Amino acid sequence: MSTSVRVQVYDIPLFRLLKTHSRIKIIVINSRTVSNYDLKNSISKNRMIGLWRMMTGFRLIYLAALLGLGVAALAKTATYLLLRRFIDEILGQGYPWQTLALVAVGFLVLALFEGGFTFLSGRWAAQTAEGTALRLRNYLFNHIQRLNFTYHDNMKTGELIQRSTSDVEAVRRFYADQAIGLGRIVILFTVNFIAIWFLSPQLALISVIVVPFLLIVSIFFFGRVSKRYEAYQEQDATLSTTLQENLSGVRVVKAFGRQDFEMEKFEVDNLEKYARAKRLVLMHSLYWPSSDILAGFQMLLGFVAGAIMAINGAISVGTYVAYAGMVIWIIWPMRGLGRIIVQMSTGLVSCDRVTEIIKEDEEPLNVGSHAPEGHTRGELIFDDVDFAYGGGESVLKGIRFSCRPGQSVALLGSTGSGKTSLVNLLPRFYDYTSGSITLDGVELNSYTRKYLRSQIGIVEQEPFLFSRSLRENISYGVTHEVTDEEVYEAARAAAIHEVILSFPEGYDTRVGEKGVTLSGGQKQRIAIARALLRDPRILILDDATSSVDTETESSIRKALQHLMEGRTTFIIAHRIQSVMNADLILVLDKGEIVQSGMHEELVARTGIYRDIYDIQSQIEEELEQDLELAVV
Ligand code: DCP
Ligand code: MG
Repeated sequence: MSTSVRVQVYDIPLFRLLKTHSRIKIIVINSRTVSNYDLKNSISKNRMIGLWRMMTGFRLIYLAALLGLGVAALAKTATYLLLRRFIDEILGQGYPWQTLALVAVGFLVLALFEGGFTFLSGRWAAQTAEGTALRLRNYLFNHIQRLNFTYHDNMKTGELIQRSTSDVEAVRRFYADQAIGLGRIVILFTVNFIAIWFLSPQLALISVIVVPFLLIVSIFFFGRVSKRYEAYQEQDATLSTTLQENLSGVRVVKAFGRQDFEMEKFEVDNLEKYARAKRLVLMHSLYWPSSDILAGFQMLLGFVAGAIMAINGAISVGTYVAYAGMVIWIIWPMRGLGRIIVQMSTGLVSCDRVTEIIKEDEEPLNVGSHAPEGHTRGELIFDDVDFAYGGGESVLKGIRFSCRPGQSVALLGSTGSGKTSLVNLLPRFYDYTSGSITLDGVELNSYTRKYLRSQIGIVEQEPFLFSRSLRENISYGVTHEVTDEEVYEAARAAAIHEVILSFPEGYDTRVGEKGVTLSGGQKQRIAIARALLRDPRILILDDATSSVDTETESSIRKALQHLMEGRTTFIIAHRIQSVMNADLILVLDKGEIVQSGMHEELVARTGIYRDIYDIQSQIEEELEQDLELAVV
């Protein structure tokens, strides 16, 4: 790794509390740059170490923040010591104005020191916290989109959102408030304890009698709050998931009139969150009075003991006043210690939740010995291929077929028969469990995923459009600059060009969330245009025309006929008309190929294909008759 000094320009909002709008600027970091640091390196069994590593690049600044706190604490304590001298030695000596002026300047300088360093330390801590959170959010976003399909199959979106937002926020608070708060407490305690010790060791000891009890109480609550917070965050994630699913699926909910059912379900989840929050708050609210009583008792003890010593002449009045000031800075931080320890537990739990995602291995895009320079020819041979999702039952069994470059393969079969699963093996979204698939004579598993995906264009069964312009959606994933004409050509081939032009804003029309402003068929056609624009050698159309009327389908089919030339194409469809021209038709049933061949061969034999053909022809005939009748 280079050891040169890197300068990163960041845009981190600081001083949120002060509500200034100053935005930052430049952070100079040594060889380990902020943005390039792989957070995987920060994983540790010990969460504290993990959090410390996560701060890489900011650790110096953070230590400076702690140092600033130290200076501020020293200044505060020095103020009390100055006060003591003032009372004991200067007061009652006839107010020599020079001395008075000196003392006044002394107080002023100390106050400036204290205020200045408190400010600086807050600023540095915020820089660390915001910077680390910024990096963490970026990392998670990037990391999550690189995790494999199986991970996403099993992980709920709401949970991922929760972890990348609320949990990151808890980690941010850990750095900004809790860790620095702990540092502040330790420093205040130490500095003031030592100062009091020099005034009177006896007093020093009296003023910390209760501390062990405070610690015990804090630790007792720490464990409990930790558990309850974890339970609370989990429920919060469940609620996010419910909310997210219901918002995505709001049309289904309405269509099936399930609002009441969903509301009830939400209410149950929400009530559970409420209950868990109550349990969490209960712990907090039990902790506060107990620690307050202890702290108050300690304070009383200190004041009384000090007063008795002052009356007896064991200490001077000045010493007593200074002591009374300083002892507060021992006891209140101690009381705060418990709160911080308890709150820290939330930061640690969130750190765990975030680390769980970081731990997951990314799908290796570039791993593989084979990544040819040029395009693939698209010759595929499947030999006895088995596939199962995540160690479950096989959903593809003994798949065996081959196709030459440029041929079209059609897949037909009932739902759940494994059609999508089969084509998903080609871009290595999932890896087959056994058997062999070769592309141009090379085992598919030895190609890099990146190469395969650059060669394959997919129209997904349920295409997803981003809430961006149609132009952006169509040219999505094309690496080179595309001209408008290229975009139009792809759209024409997908029979969507005219439709787009009919929108007031044409290609600049923005797609609503999830493309709801478009019809299902329009969405599918945009997805077809998107796949075509990439000019892939292998084209996969997974039920790409299922939401399109027969007429549009046939016009797409005609256009595609021309575009499919020279590309190996996989067509999954339910209409015989869409598959009958394919060079090879595979009929799948429960993960097995039960029939294969060309249309003419298959209709000539009895079997599923003929059955489907007969049914569909019959329906069409009836339709035609109905139409004729209607015309007559
Ligand atoms: N399956 C699974 N995990 C997934 C996707 C599917 O366990 N992430 C299962 C569900 C089915 C089987 O695999 O039992 C085959 O699913 P396919 O999606 O491959 O089925 P089809 O594409 O043939 O069905 P459809 O026509 O409904 O799209
Ligand atoms: Mg499917």
